[in-house]
Amino acid sequence: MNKSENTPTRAGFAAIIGAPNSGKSTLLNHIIGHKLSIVSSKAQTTRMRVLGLLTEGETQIGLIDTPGIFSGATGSSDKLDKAMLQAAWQSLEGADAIVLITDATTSQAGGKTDLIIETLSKQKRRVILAINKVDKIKREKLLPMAERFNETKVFDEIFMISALNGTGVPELKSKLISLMPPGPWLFPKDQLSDLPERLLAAEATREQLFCQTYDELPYSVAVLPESWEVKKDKSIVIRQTILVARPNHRAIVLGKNGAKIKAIGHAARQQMAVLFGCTVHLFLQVKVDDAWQEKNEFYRLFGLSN
Ligand SMILES: Nc1nc2c(ncn2[C@@H]2O[C@H](COP(=O)(O)OP(=O)(O)OP(=O)(O)O)[C@@H](O)[C@H]2O)c(=O)[nH]1
Ligand SMILES: [Mg+2]
Repeated sequence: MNKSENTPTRAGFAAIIGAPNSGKSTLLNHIIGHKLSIVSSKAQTTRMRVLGLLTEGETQIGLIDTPGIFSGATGSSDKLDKAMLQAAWQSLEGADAIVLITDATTSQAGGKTDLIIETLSKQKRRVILAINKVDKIKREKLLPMAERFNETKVFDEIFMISALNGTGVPELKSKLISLMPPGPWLFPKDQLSDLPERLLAAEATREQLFCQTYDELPYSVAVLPESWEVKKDKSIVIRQTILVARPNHRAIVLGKNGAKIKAIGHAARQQMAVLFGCTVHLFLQVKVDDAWQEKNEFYRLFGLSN
């Protein structure tokens, strides 16, 4: 382990990259111990860079969750795809550690992870590999897989983890802590993220939209924060707009007699209450807007360049 000679504290950034659905957001949430970044079984759930903060002992890590790195062929527009890809690769700039996460159940040769490794190799980046979802795969398959990745010579170390149940995560976390350089902390000790709370709240609703409509609702849905008001009793009134591309998508979100949106709002509100530590009153409206993926306002709001 590095010893910090002059400064007692250490601080730095670690970026988590990987193919869509490999478990990046699940890993971030597990390491920081809070449900910060949204998770779903849909590919390309994460749309923006999410910074989760972990302060442990003398070390502070800014853990960066990124959109999945992919090559086209999804339901999102070209403009959104490009902005997401750019956000993912940009997160490596200035990172003190890079974790490439790969889904063990889909890590075949020539797959999406191999394409990312090729780029990392060209960039001469040193990387830690986390082979994820080991809870879903037979142990005898893991060793040859690790050996194949090791031969690429891109990785300093390889960890076998389950971001879902935590296997191997403490070891990976210790490794990341050891890689942080000496320096002053960049955020207050108890801060969880650098994202504004209103965006975290919008993300909580988007997660419920994904989780509760399964494959019925296309990827093209967005949640915009409209207003945020703190009441005298410290409860928060949050208003958000759900943007969908077509009238029939609106019907899916509303559900029969409004049952679906009620369930979505209920679950999202509970998640926000845990995240913000207070009572939340959530008001959702659904609007049809087939052009939101082309609007610059959306990209600015979520910190995606365009
Ligand atoms: N069995 C198992 N499932 C996992 C594990 N890690 C993540 N998952 C599941 O894999 C799916 C995708 O997880 P996410 O954390 O959203 O993946 P991601 O890489 O952030 O995905 P994008 O943001 O879409 O690129 C979810 O259904 C998770 O519950 C794991 O270790 N084991
Ligand atoms: Mg994600």
